[in-house]
Amino acid sequence: MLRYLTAGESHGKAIIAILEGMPAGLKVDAGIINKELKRRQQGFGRGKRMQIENDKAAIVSGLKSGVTLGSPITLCVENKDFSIEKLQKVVCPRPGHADLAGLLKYGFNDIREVLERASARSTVALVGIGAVCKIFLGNFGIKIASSVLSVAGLIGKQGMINKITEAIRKKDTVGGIFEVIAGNVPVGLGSYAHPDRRLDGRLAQNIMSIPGIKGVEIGLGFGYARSFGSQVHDAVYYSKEKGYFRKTNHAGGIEGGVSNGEDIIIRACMKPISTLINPLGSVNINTKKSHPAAVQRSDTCVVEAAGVVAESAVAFILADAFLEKFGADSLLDIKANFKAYIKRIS
Ligand code: EPS
Repeated sequence: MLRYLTAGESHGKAIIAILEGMPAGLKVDAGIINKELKRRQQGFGRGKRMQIENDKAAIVSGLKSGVTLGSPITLCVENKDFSIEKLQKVVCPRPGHADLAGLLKYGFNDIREVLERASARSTVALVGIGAVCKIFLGNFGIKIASSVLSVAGLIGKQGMINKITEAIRKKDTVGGIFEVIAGNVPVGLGSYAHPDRRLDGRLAQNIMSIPGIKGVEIGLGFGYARSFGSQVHDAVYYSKEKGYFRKTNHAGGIEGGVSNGEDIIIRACMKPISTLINPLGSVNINTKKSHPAAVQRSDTCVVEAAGVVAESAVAFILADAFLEKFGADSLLDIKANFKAYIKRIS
């Protein structure tokens, strides 16, 4: 079993990730982790914080001479903006954020105690973990990529840029839809045997847990609901060269909770960032009087970055499912298990 824990506040000392269950013998290039962290910081519409931070991971445990030991891998990304003790109180909850629910849940009297951990800055940790998982999956030819499909309902690069520019001008925010594709995934990851082992459920859960994500669909997704079965199920073919194959991939690479060997295709929708420079109405938690919501430095659009984070969410789940199927303590043994399986099914 592969598992991870993350820790850290947005303006605390650092963001930390611990990944447990990676086999021994995997070469991990810190440069690749840092490249992924950089990708998370980019995209048109990011705010001022991204000009302050230059996220770089220190590998604190789990590696010797750049190779995994099979022990927990700890990544630590220091926050340049380490100002948590100096920041002022926040007393007007932002609609759409965890502010009010978190305040009531924990019994705080300062919303900052909530937003420091609820901040999407925590996604630094998942991207670090995802980078290690991608390196692992890369040993088996599995590749994961993402792209932005639309912003505020507009498609095409220029349309999306225009919408973000309009949002910047209006001091507003915009969300959108992104797609993650995992290629070269072998047939047989996940299981139909029990709900919590289904690959689709696990992927959706991990993507939905990214801040701001409001919907996830796999393959044709909600499109299935508009069609006849004969139009949307992917007919099966066989040839000596290819083995079993499909000419369509409406299932998005998963049938019955199990990967079917086609590309895994996932789309997710992200809501507009809830911190608005022109804030919506709210209530002062001390006076209980109407007052505009708190204004924090924020981003205008983070759909591209959310795609990068979702790649990591997918990488983690695929690595977990891969280890479940072929797992062993060392990469060498996993490669042997994988080879034997591919031989059996081909
Ligand atoms: C983020 C860091 C945050 C925000 C953003 C994501 O930095 P700060 O709050 O200091 O400006 O830019 O977080 C949110 C939009 C949010 O709602 O939590 C990051 O590193 O991605």
